[in-house]
Amino acid sequence: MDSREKEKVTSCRCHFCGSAACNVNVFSKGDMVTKVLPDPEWPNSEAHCSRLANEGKAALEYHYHADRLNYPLKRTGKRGENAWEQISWDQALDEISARLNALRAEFGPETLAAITGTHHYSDNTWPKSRFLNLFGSPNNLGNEQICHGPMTKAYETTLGWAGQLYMVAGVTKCLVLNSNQRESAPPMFSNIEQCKWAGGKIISINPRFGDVGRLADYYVPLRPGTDGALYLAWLHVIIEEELYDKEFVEKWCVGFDDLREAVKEWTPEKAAEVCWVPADTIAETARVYATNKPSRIIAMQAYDGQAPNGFRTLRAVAMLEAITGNIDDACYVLGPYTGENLFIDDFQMECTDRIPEDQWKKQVGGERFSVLGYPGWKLIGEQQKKRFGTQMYSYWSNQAHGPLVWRQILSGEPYPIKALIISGAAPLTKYSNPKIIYEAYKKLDLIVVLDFFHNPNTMMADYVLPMSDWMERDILETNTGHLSGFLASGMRAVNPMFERRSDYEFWRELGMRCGQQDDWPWKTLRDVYDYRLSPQNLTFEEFALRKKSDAIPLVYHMYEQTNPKTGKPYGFGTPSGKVELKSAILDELGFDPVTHYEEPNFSPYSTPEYAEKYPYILITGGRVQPYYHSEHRQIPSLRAQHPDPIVEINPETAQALNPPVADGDWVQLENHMGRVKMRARVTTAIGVGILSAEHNWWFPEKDPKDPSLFGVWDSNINVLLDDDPDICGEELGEYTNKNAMCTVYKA
Ligand SMILES: Nc1nc2c(c(=O)[nH]1)N[C@H]1C(S)=C(S)[C@@H](COP(=O)(O)OP(=O)(O)OC[C@H]3O[C@@H](n4cnc5c(=O)[nH]c(N)nc54)[C@H](O)[C@@H]3O)O[C@H]1N2
Ligand SMILES: Nc1nc2c(c(=O)[nH]1)N[C@H]1C(S)=C(S)[C@@H](COP(=O)(O)OP(=O)(O)OC[C@H]3O[C@@H](n4cnc5c(=O)[nH]c(N)nc54)[C@H](O)[C@@H]3O)O[C@H]1N2
Ligand SMILES: [Mo]
Repeated sequence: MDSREKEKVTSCRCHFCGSAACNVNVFSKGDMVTKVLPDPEWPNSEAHCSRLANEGKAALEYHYHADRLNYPLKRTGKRGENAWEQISWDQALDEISARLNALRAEFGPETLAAITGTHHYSDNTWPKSRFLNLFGSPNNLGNEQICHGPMTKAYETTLGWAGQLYMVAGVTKCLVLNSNQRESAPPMFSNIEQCKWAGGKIISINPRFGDVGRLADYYVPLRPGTDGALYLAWLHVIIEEELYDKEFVEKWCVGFDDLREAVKEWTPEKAAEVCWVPADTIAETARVYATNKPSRIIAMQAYDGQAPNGFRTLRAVAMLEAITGNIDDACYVLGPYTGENLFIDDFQMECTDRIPEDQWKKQVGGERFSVLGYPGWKLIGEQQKKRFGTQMYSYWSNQAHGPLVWRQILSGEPYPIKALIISGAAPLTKYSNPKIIYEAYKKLDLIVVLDFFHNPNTMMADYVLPMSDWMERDILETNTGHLSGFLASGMRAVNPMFERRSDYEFWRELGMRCGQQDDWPWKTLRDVYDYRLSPQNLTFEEFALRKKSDAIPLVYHMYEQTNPKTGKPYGFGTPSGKVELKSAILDELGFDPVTHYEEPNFSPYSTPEYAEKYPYILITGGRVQPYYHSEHRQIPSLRAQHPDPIVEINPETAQALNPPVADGDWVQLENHMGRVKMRARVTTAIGVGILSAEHNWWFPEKDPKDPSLFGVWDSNINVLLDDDPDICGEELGEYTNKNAMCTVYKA
């Protein structure tokens, strides 16, 4: 570093976690990053983040890590041999596109599937979608069956739009929670604490006590997977005791009588037997929720991976919010932000209309799990468009079904899938039943992975491409919280090191080589951002320096406001324009239009013999700092905070094992799918007979070669989770990753 070089400070958009909640100040000299401090203009960044302690030590470890991918790599040995040749970007793009064009000519464009993960850099989502749509493939894959999908779709079918999780200290009188936001969403955890200190009541429904349990007025440790039954009983109490908002129901809801009928049998006593919670607790918490208004049920991801009930449970949540008159009461903001005046939204960038209808029919699982496939997206979108002039973008709302895709790769039926591009996703650690993915990888003709580090997936790839990180990439967030009414920016602090590039550059350059020359007019990310900010007459640089972020003002009770285009109230984005307790769209798609509860796939009641063999209820994926899914295990200062994969066991359970298990012992977890080894934390924070295992573990320090693949089979809890499509949720195919069963013994 030249010591005369002046130090520069840049406000970057930190992506150490995918909540993409904060800007941070990156200090640099020339192209050398020197330290990272909180951005004082950005609320929250300082108080919460354990990842950026010590002047951003971990960020520097990340940026300069010796194992970072820096050049395009082409496989030279067999898949999994870890033998690579360094090639140029041009060679990589020429070869990949030539292969894709040949496969398309032989098998049709649907032979390509592309997969992304959760909220990573925003140029990792819509450009992939745009490329696929222009290429002609409907096989856009992600994790919406187990992440936000069930929630988004439950809200959309009920309320016409997926609202924003929102609470206001001093205003919100009651919060119903099912998560531990201290680990999964620290800024939100602060808001929860503030609500509590301002007198709000907290009901925590969670088999794990955790930090939210400590704040709770009512702690409800129910049997995992049974929330649906609990909420049906809440609906029962609220309807029978007439605690609902009669005026709102009368004026703005359809299907109330059907709902009343559906929950009639769900007395607190009946739910008590299902949920292992006293009937009095169920009835009392229902009353507290309904009478302390405004109240909010902040449904995080506990229900999303809760097959077979996830979607239906979230429908019940949306209905509770509606009938108690809690829609949009200063703590729930419902309604689309068209983004008209702020920026060109993601939906407009995707080019979803460029795929012919016939081609959409080939989407794997689209027809079967239609609520999250094209048929559902189309029906929901038509209503949204009618009322609001825009609709939810498709990349997270219109997806192929992973478990069916892996099976189709193996069978070749009804058509062959030959190529897979993985950008911002780690299938072998994130999906249930990774063994089937591993087998599918072996059958593919072409696998391309875009990432920062080698990992179990890159080992199985033909081409691995090096990505730039958030200190060396311009970022414009346009999709935070599944809305399009908020945007935030961060300028890159330094030029990318070596040959690292952004996701956008990859998709554009690939598109240019696959016949899409007219559709990618913006050469650089900055060019795209200038275009997307054109409604504001600001360039990206001006926006990033002057504003950093922007949001359309929140409009409460938007459904009552007059839509200037029609002269009528906006209403809700559903076919009836009202809250649909009985959903016309679900009816049309052939599903239960109201809601109901089913026993979990594996449980002492649904599979008693199985439960004798595998007697413990297993929940997975409770988030932990400082990790983000499979990320950061190779960052020394972060790994030191949390070195091992943990499974939580109640002391009574641990003592009853033969031999007994003590805190810190290694244990094996096993069921019909396989076996993994984790370290026991013996704690009363988890109920007797329940095990809570961390997710997405692999070991960058272990042998990278096949079959070890960085030890991906050793402690990856997804090995135990069954992805059989026949036991996935019927409406949108959510699979069992929150409630399985297993046995446990000392390793
Ligand atoms: N058992 C169990 N499994 C789960 C869950 C659970 O609770 N339990 N949770 C599920 C949920 S909710 C989710 S969202 C998924 C997460 O699934 P994924 O999003 O696939 O999660 P990651 O493991 O973080 O994989 C992301 C990969 O992309 C890389 N990456 C990050 N950002 C970018 C980017 O912008 N561009 C590119 N090219 N690469 C990037 C990272 O280095 C990493 O290798 O996991 C799911 N899996
Ligand atoms: N540090 C960190 N933060 C993250 C992530 C990360 O990987 N690391 N991932 C991000 C992503 S993509 C997502 S989707 C969010 C998820 O955000 P959250 O949903 O807040 O994440 P989890 O910690 O998985 O919370 C699930 C909670 O559900 C509880 N639970 C499990 N089974 C049941 C059940 O049957 N019923 C009930 N009521 N509760 C149950 C668990 O005890 C756990 O507390 O987190 C985001 N934030
Ligand atoms: Mo997620």
